Amino acid sequence: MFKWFRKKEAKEAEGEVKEKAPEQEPAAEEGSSREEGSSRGLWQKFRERLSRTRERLQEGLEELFEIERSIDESFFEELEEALITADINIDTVRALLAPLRVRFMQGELTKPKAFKAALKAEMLKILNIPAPPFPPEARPAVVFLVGVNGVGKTTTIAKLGYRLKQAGHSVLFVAADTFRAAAIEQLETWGARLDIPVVKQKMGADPSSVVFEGVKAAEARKTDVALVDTAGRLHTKYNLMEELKKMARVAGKVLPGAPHENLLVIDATTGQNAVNQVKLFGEALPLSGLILTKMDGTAKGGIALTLAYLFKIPIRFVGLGEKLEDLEEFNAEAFVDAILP
Ligand SMILES: Nc1nc2c(ncn2[C@@H]2O[C@H](COP(=O)(O)OP(=O)(O)OP(=O)(O)O)[C@@H](O)[C@H]2O)c(=O)[nH]1
Ligand SMILES: [Mg+2]
Repeated sequence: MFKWFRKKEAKEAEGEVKEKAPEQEPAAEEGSSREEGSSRGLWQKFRERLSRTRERLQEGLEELFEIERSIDESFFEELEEALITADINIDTVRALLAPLRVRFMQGELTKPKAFKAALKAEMLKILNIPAPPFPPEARPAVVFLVGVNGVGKTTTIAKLGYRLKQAGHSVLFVAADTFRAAAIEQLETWGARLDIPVVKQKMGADPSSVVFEGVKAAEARKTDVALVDTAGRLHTKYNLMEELKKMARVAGKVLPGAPHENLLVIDATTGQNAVNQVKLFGEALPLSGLILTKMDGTAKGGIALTLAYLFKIPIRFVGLGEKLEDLEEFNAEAFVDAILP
């Protein structure tokens, strides 16, 4: 029996079994050990895939957190520098360190080990932003994925479609990127592979018209979740931002309350430019969440802290690789533990 559980947990860790129900289970003896098991898999994946960010941080921190290191003004300076190097912006770094400085002045946190634990706790405070469950409860739930070019919107839609289907939801893809050559085919290929229907029009069609048709189709088919793929656009282009607003308005006209989620997809490798993206997309649409992709290939994972601190918008998912199983719900504890073990 025990062995069987272990095997199942290992599979969950590899992403083969996706229904993540353990949180809903009572915290009985067995239940909690199961929970520990599957989350251990997740923690391991975060640790593996976030190794570059961790290494970047460690370059600056290793010496600081040595047992015999004394905590003084130069400790704070070096720490500040190391955090900034990992793409945590200066305001965020100061917010992280201010309470630690106060505690240090009061005679606490005099040892590197205690200091590090307190730093991790401060990071968690920033990252733990409450978020409603995904997918939203509305039926159909209409979810927009938006972002600049090439950040991973379409791939993330496929990954989300895969996750949602694994969890027993019916899904519809809406090919509202009518601008980029082959964008519709790209989504169709994913749709065929995942057995998810795709609502599309011709290349060059008005994306709002595709959204209209998509939401109507989702209603008619009683689909649980409609995932809307939008064209990559620069946040600085006024017309393209207006187009996005129009798409959202049209969705809301067909189905009051839609879109239920506006998820901004951000390529984590872009670093600080992400701040402007969140700002300007956020002016066009009320963003309900962020998705940070390509966290696997970058040392700039610290951007998660920057964005959470500056915007207080929850990070809903992280892309940890190119495969369908490589999208995980953001787990603040696992993230902090992965970058600062
Ligand atoms: N390593 C890695 N690659 C990713 C991840 N997410 C997406 N990619 C890759 O990023 C590239 C661009 O992905 P797309 O999904 O086409 O990006 P997009 O935002 O839809 O692009 P446009 O529609 O042109 O704006 C592809 O090669 C993906 O495989 C991730 O989490 N990790
Ligand atoms: Mg795309």
